[in-house]
Amino acid sequence: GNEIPDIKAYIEENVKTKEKSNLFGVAKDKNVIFINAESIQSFVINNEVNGQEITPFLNSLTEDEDTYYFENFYHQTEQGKTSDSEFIVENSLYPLSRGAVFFTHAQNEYHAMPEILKTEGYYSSVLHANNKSFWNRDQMYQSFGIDHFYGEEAYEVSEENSIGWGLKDKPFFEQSIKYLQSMEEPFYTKLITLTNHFPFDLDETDKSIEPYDSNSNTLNNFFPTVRYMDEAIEQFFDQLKDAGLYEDSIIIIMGDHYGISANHNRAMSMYLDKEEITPYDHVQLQRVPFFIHIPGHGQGEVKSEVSGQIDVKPTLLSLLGVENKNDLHFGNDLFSDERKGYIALRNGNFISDDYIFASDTCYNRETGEPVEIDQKEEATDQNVESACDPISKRVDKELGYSDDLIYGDLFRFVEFTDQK
Ligand code: GP9
Ligand code: MN
Repeated sequence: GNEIPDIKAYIEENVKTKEKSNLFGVAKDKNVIFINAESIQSFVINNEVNGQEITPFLNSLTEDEDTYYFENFYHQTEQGKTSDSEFIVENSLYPLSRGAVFFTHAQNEYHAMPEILKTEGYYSSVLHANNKSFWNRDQMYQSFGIDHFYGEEAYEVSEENSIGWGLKDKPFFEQSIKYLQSMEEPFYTKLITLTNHFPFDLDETDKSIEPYDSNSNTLNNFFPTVRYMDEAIEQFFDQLKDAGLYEDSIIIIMGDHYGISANHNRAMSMYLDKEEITPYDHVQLQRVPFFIHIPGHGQGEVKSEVSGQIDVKPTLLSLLGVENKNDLHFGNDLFSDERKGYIALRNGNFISDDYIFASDTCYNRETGEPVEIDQKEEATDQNVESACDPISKRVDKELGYSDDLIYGDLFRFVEFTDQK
C-alpha cells in the first residue's frame, strides 16, 4: 500500500472538486433507474437514415425540460466491453488495458457505488436477461456490494420473445417492472439491454425503419435495432409511470460502448458523408449518449462539456446528496464548474476542451486539424513539446495510478469513515 499517499495527493490536487455543485442533493432519496443501453453511439441521436429519424424518443429527451443530455460524453471501455462500462460507472476507475477486470480482479476490495449507497439506505440490483456468469458478473457484483442480480432465470424467455443474444428488450423491460415494484425503496437498479448487440439481428415485425444500404451489413442492421431499443425505452418510461415508480425516481440512460468498430470505417464514412474516417473522427465516434432524467426538475438542457463514463459516479452521488469525501476516483461531478477538462481513453488517447490526442497526433478539437508546433518555440528549443503533451502526461499518470489501485488491490488499505 505504499503508493496510496501519492495517489491520494494526486487525486486531491488534480481531480477532486472543492465546491459542491448547485445540483447537489436535488435527487436525494430518489430511486435511481440506470439503463445500460447496449452499443448505442451518439451519432444516431438527432440523425436520420433513409430520411427517417433513428431515435425519436431519445431525440425528444434531448429537448425535454426534465432531462440533461451530454452530447460530448465518451465511453472509456476496452476489451471488457459492457463489463468495463459497468466497472467505470460503479468505481470511477479505469478498466484495464488488456483483458476484463471483471474476470481478472473480481475478488478485489472496491468502494463501489452500490456499497456507498447502502450506507444511505439504498437497496441495489442489476437486471439483465443473460447468464449470471457472463463477464463473471456474479463474482464482481458481490465485490461491488450489489444486493441482487436478476439474471436469465428471473425472466420468461421463449423462442417468440427472443432474438440474437436472448430476450428482446421490450419483453425484458415489461417483465422487469414487477421486480422494480417489489423492491424496497429507495433503490439503485441497473437494467442492461441486449437486443442492440452485434450482429444486430431483428425480427421483421420489430423493424420500424429500414436498414441502411452499404457494404457493411453490420452498420446497415444497426439502425433498425437502435430504433427498436429506442421504442423499448419509450415504453419503459410509460410502464414506470403506470406502475407509480416514475415520480420518485431519476432515470439515467447511458451507452455502454461503440457498436460499430473501425472495421466498418468505409461504410461509416459513406453514412457520415466524409472522405475518410481519420483518427480524430474515430475518437469522436467513441461518443455515447448520456441522459439524466429528473422528473419535475424543469431545468434540463443539452450539456456540451467534455465528459465520460468516469464522471458518472461522482455526478450521481452528488445528485443524491452523498459527499463521499475520502473516495479515490478519477472523474468529476459534471455539474461542477471546476472539472479536469479532459477525458482519458484507456489507450492513452484523450479529449480535452481544446485538443484531441489520437494516433500520436494532437488535433484541434474544434476543427479536427492537426495542431502545428509553435514555430517560435521550436527555434529556441529542440525538445519542444506538442500542445497535447501536458495533458498526455497527466493521462498516463492517472491510468497508471488506476492500474496500481487495481493490481495492488489497494482499496484494502483505505478507510472510508466520513461517508455521510
Ligand atoms: C452480455 C452483454 C453483452 O451479458 O452485457 O456484452 P458485451 O459483448 O457488449 O460486452
Ligand atoms: Mn455491451
